[in-house]
Amino acid sequence: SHTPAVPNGKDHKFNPDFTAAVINATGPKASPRVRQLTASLIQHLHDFARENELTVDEWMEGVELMNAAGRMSDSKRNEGQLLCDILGLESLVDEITYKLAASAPDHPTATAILGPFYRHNAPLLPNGACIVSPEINAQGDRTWMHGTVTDFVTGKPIEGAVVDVWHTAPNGLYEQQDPEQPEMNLRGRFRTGKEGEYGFYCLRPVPYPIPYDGPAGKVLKALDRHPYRPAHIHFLLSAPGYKPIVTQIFDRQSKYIDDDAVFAVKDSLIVDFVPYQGDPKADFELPYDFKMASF
Ligand code: MBD
Ligand code: FE
Repeated sequence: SHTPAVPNGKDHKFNPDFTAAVINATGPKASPRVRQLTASLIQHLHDFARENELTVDEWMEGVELMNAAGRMSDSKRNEGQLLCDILGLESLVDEITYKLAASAPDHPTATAILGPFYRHNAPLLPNGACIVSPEINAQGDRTWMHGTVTDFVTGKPIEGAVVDVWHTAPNGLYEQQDPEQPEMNLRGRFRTGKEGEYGFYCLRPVPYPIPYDGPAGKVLKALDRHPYRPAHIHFLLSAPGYKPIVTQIFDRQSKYIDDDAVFAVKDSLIVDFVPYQGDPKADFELPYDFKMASF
C-alpha cells in the first residue's frame, strides 16, 4: 500500500523538510502567481511558528481573532481590512504597488490607503455643491475645497475626471457607522470641467478613533496602542486613459499627524486649511490640485 511521505507520516514537523513537503503539495494547475504567493506564505507562517514556538492556544487565539473579524466584515464594519491597517499592511502594499509612480520626477499625486469605509455610487453632484447635510454643516468648520486635475507630464487639464470624496462627521463617524446621518452624507462625486477644475463644500475634518470595540481594538489594547487617526479626507480619482488614484489628504494642524493608527500619512499629502473671508458659506478654503499619470 501507499506510504505517505512527509508531511502526513513523520513526527518531525520542526524539520524544514516538513515545510517543503507542504509547499510541494501544490498541484500543477495552480497558477504561477498563486504558487509563488502561497509557497512564500507557508514558508513565513511555518518559520513564524517555529521561531516563536507558537502554542496551540496562541494559534487558536489568532484563529478566533480572524473569525471575529470575518463575522464583522460587512460594508459597515470591514474588520479584516482594519486588522491589516493597524498592522501597517495596507500602507505597505500601497507603497509597493505605487512606488514607481511616486518616484517619477514631478510625480503624480501620491497614493494612500483606501480604508474600510469607501462606498460605491456616492451621489454625482455638480461642482459648487455641498456634501454636508444642513444639520451637520452647522456643527463643523465649513470648507470650500477646490482645485484642478492635470496630467502630471504635460501639465494639461484633464476634463471629465471624477473626484470621489468621503470623510467623517464632527462626531468622528462615517455616514454608514452613524444612524443619525442621512444616507451618503459627506460623500460625493464631482466631474472636472474644461480647465480640469472641481470644487465643493465639505467640512474641515477632525481626528477620530478607528472602531476599537472589535478585534482590531482588542489587538490595539494588547499592543498598548491608541486607535486615533489624524483628520483626513479620502479621494478616489479616475479619468479615461489615466491610472486611478486612491489617496487621502491630512490636516497639518491635526493631532496624530505624526502618529496615525494605520500608518497612512505621507508628507506630500499634508495640507493647510486657510481661514476664508470671501464666502458666507465657508469658514475655510482648501485649495488642492491633483496630478494624474496616463496609462
Ligand atoms: C479610517 O477612516 C481609515 O481611513 C482607515 C484607512 C482605516 C480605518 C479608519
Ligand atoms: Fe478614513
